Parts: sequence; C-alpha cells; structure tokens
Amino acid sequence: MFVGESGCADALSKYEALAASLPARQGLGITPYRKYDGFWYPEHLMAPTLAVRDTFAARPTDVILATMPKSGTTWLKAVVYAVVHRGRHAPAGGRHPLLASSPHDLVPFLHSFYESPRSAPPGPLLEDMPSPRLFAVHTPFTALPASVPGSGCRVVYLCRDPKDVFVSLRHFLDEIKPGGSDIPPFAEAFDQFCGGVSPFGPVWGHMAGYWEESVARPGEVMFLRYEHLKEDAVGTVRRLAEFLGCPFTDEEVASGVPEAVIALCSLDRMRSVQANQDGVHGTGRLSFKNTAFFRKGEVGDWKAHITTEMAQKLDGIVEEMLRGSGLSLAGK
Ligand code: PPS
Repeated sequence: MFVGESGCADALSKYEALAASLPARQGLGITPYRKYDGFWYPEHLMAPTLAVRDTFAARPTDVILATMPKSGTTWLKAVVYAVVHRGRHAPAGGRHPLLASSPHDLVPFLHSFYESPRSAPPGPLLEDMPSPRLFAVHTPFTALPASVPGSGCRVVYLCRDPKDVFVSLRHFLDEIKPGGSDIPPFAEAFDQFCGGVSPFGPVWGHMAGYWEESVARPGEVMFLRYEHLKEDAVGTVRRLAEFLGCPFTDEEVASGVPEAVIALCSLDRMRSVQANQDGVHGTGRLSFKNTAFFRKGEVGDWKAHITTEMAQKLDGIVEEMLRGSGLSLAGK
C-alpha cells in the first residue's frame, strides 16, 4: 500500500503520533533524537522513516544505498549513479549529470519522499520513476522497508572508521548549525557518540546489522568499506558493478571506464561542480549548503582531532560490541 492521494501530511499523522510517543533526548545533533528499536533517530526523520518502512514498495531492480551519516554517502551515490547509468552517460564525457547536479539530487533519500510538508504524495512520484531506481537511506537494517528483503533489489552498505565518522559529523554539525543553536562541546559529543547516541546510532549496531545480512544474503546485500574504496578504487568499483548486475565488459576495462568513474566521482571533481558549490540540500525543516558534504575525504583525519586515548576508547567499544558478529574494523 502506498501513502494515499490525500497528501503526505495526512498519511504521516499516525507515524507522527507514534514518533511523539517514543523516548526522546538531546544528542550531538542539531535536532533532538527519538529512540526506536534500539537506534537513535533525528526527531524530524522518525515519522518519515516509519512511513517508508510500512509503505514503500520495492522493485527487484531498485538499488538502495545505506550508510551511517558521514560514512561516504555522497561519494557512494555518485559512484553508483555513474556505474549504473554509464550506458546513457559516459563517465568521461563533459556533460555528465554529476557535473550538473548534486549526487543528493540524483540519488534521493527515501525519507525525503515522505517528509512533510511536501506538495505531492510520495506514492505516484515513486511509481513514476523509471527503473532502475536508486535511493539512499541512513536507516538501520531492521528498519528498512518491509518490502525490501526478498524483493530481489540490491542493497549496498558503506561503512567507515567510526573515529572518522565522528570527526566528520562534528565538522558537519559545526558547518550547518543554524545561527544561535548550540551543539555540545567536543568532549561531550564524543562521549555521546561512544555511548551510541548519534544520528541513527549506535554506529556498531548499524554496521553489524548490514554486515550480518551481507553474509546471509551476499547476492542482495553488499558490504563496502570507505577505506577500501580509497585504497583500491578500481577493484572496488568493478566488484560493485558485478554486484549490481552490470559488470564492466573487457572493452570497458581496456578503455579505462572504471578509472573514468573514479575520476568523475573524486572529491576534487565533485567539489568543483557548480551545483555542489552553490546548491542547497534538504527540506523546509532542515536545509544546508551542498558545500557541507565535501570536506577532506581522508582516511585517518581523526588523528588531527582526537587523542590516542579517545581513539582507543572508541575502538575498544566498537570491537567489544561487534564481538561475535564476524565483523572487525581493527587495524584499518
Ligand atoms: S551525509 O551527510 O551523510 O550525506 O555525508 P557523507 O557523504 O556520508 O559524508 C561526508 C564525508 O564524505 C567525504 N566525501 C568524499 N570522500 C571521498 N570522495 C568523495 N567524492 C567524497 N565526497 C564527500 C566528505 O569530505 C566527508 O568526510 P570528511 O572526513 O568530513 O572530509
């Protein structure tokens, strides 16, 4: 069942009532959080997330990109868009859509279709999108749309060192906070992150959920690491294309198409795009400049911002919480 023609606000009201009944707290974000099924959600995304879960109808050709915020979402959106649409849009061409639009506009967040206020109900909008549809979520695996498992659609998860996630998140919040709003001091924010209180956190539960699913259903869920995409971009992009059912042909490999995808989606190239310099992302409730999505894009930037003791503390918590899951981030 899709959210009906009566409009998004009506369809959301039952989820808004549920969201309002959930445990709430202030967190390191700029909005309060609500806790649902063990995870902390930015309050304004709680009702849309529940509406997506219950009403979104997945197609077998859909691709869903899942990340913790600040794990490389923007990069993954660009790479997957470039790979999937390379037949229509040559990655080496000068008129590629990624050179005219933000990756966030080309690969929308699923929740954005359900956010209120919105002029049109999400059902027809989603129905009218041609296949393959590409969407993104920050949602934990357990809160993905109920129609996703078993639909045959592909889920790609991108995981990043939680220390770099924290540092990136902190910078992002500093960058986008509306004038006059307060975010907790650095040390306090770090303690909250270590306690699992972050957007869509705890980070370890988020990673473990997708990891376990990628082990159980490797044909449907792929688990990638930001660090591996950096280290072996060509190998990772080729594996990604295979997983998505559109492997690079020998001719494409010989003519450097995977390398062209990587060059197109590089941080410097993306940052130079006009739409990423002066565009805005978000909805009426919360919006910010696209420039906030592009900072350093480095592995290990945490070393410039948190002490060895803090790093050991977070690493220890993550390793402990991941114990038994088969996933280990140690040494990377
Ligand atoms: S969001 O808000 O969740 O969509 O943010 P997200 O895109 O997940 O994370 C932003 C961080 O990703 C870096 N970034 C990139 N890295 C490599 N290549 C490309 N093309 C790229 N684009 C964005 C961005 O700089 C943020 O990381 P930090 O460490 O803050 O630099």
